[in-house]
Amino acid sequence: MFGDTMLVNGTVFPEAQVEARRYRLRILNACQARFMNLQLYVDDGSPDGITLETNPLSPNFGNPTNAPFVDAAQNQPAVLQIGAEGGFLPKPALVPTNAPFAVNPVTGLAMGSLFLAPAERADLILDFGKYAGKNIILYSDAPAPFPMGDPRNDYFPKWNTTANPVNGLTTPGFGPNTRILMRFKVVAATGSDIPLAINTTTDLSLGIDPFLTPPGGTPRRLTLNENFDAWGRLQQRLGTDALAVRGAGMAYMDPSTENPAAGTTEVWEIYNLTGDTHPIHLHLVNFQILSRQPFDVAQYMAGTTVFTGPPLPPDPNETGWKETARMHPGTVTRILMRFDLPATPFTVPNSLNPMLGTPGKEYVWHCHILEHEEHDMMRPMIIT
Ligand SMILES: [Cu+2]
Repeated sequence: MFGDTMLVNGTVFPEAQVEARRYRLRILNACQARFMNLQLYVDDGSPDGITLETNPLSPNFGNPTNAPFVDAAQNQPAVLQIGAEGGFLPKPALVPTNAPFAVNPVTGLAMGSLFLAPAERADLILDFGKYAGKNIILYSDAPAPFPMGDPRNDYFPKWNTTANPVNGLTTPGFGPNTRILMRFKVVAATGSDIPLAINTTTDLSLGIDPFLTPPGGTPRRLTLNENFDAWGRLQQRLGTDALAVRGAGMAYMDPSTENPAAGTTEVWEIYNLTGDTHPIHLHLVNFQILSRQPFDVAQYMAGTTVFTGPPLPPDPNETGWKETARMHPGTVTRILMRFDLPATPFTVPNSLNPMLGTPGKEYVWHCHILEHEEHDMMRPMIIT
């Protein structure tokens, strides 16, 4: 379900007053299904603060005509991301603030600014130093569902009114509007910042758990599947790599199949056979993204794994410890983690859930699109 209006900290279209200096922002995508491609632009004084290019012949068609937000410390339309869900990145990453959603014609992958799927988090440093007296708009244009999109889920007054007639009824400056998130009102600074002492070469890895080395042996192969439930509704489910499971997936209440022994390090290769990107989240562990690689879905369904491109490394802002990773359609995503159980001052008994099939400590892994996870895109994970 895609809503028609964004909330930031529980408020529709809030304004936050900031000084013309440096800030640290921690952002969580708490949408139930909507991905974000977060951008920052200078308010142009129009009713929405953002004006979209309406000339279909323009390469910028449908994108903001606004001046980009230029981070004062970086002196470019980019901000410094220092962390993700699991703590600091090993090195800060520069993230663009003015790259609208686009598809890379070579790799077919989404390109943009700060991508955040539901449950992903970013820890950012940005500097409003150039903008005293101006307003800055936080904006997103990520397609919903991601990445193919349906224009009926894209709300902006007077935009694309044929594909989304609601937009034709909306007064500029009012909702529904899913592209405008909030406005920063920048006032004069009451003090000055010391110069920013970190950049993309600064080693922050002492502040995080050491990275793992992939163990030898065969990775665990798993699948993201799309099918119909008993009532004919589209349903996504997780599953193993077994031929009979490919495309169908498994139910949450099927006996557990992911049963790593406590303390072991595993690589999971998760083949996405569906048409959507899924933000896959593991309980208990943080993980590293090793690579993503496209493959031929039809041949995979028939039993043969044929890669259609080289493995690609994670984005610079995905190189730290992750709780949730975007897994793209027709792509295998490889992740690495160690299944350490928490140290407790008491003995935790094994789960008694009779459906599990394996005695152990019961956790889950699941898609973080809420409609997916509650419609069975979730599996137990038993640490034995
Ligand atoms: Cu999903």
